[in-house]
Amino acid sequence: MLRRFFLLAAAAACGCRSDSLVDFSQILDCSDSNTFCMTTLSFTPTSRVVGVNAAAIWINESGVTHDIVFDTPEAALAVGPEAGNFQAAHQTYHVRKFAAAGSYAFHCTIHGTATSGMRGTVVVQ
Ligand SMILES: [Cu+2]
Repeated sequence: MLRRFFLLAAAAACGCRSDSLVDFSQILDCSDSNTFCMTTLSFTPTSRVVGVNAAAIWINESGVTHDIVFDTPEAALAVGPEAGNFQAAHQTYHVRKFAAAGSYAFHCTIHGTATSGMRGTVVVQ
């Protein structure tokens, strides 16, 4: 799942300075079935299915900072060195694992609420 991803082609296409991308050269693929990417105003896709104790991953390449706040305290069932809510600065990725099956809705408090705007769901089964 973790892939080394070289951004030379992207750097050439956008005219970005390649050295600004080096720090983020090790990222994950948004097409992976367990991965949410963030646009400026949304999670893409809005729902992913992962196994119990398997990684769900959020990648922010949007150019803006988001935060991920779970709608219910049950998301505290996330396990491992990281758990719970998190800030997602530009060019970062975050991993959460859930110890119990369930549907864990989350949203970005900057660009949405629990019922509108930037939100998504991790379905753990
Ligand atoms: Cu946001």
